[in-house]
Amino acid sequence: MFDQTKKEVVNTVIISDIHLGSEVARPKAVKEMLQRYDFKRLILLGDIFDDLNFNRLKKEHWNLLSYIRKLSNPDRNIKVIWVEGNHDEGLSEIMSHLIGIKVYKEYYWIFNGKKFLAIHGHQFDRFLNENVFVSKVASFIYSKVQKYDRENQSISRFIKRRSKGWLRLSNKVAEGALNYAAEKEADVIICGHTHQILYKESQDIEYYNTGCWTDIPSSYLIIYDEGNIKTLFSEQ
Ligand SMILES: [Mn+2]
Repeated sequence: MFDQTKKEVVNTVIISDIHLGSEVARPKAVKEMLQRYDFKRLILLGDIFDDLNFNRLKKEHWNLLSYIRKLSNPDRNIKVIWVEGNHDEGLSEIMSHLIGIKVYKEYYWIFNGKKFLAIHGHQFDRFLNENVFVSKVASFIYSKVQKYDRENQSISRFIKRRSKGWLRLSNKVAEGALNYAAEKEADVIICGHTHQILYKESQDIEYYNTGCWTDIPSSYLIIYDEGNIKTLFSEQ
């Protein structure tokens, strides 16, 4: 049995881009990570689902959803926040009824004297917003390559590392997010969407990208009680 006392006590866990229902989703790994921590806030930062087709959800996928539902039980004193992504737009509302978790377009909170903003990040992806079809085809091809390349993901990692488009997207989203944070007077802005971890700082505003849970290792963000923020990786 899992020893409760061994859990690391932290303030907040933030994860994005799980893409439940897709072939590259890793619900078991997500659950394993969540079980390692004792947290007061969990932010699901968008693209938790891959699309509207519930038939694609396997047993393990439902298992993670039911675990998240249990975490959100008021008795547990954990605030579970769902922020909508572009893949789960519209779907989140249905799920909020089913799982009982409130869904936000963007979520603000104050912690340790700082104003935090969590938003998925597709709002700052101009290419996606202007070329919805091309983006869908590209992400379909990428997920196929990822599936084919399941073992060591050398091809998909190579694409990600070498693709100028990916780097540009990563930076564009960061830039847009930092401007948006300045407008909203936030000190820290956290996004997902690009599937690439990134940290940037501009005019005293910090930007973090959480990465994703379709790559191995997967990445997530932890905010400690002392206020420090760290990007961490799954064990596998
Ligand atoms: Mn996204």
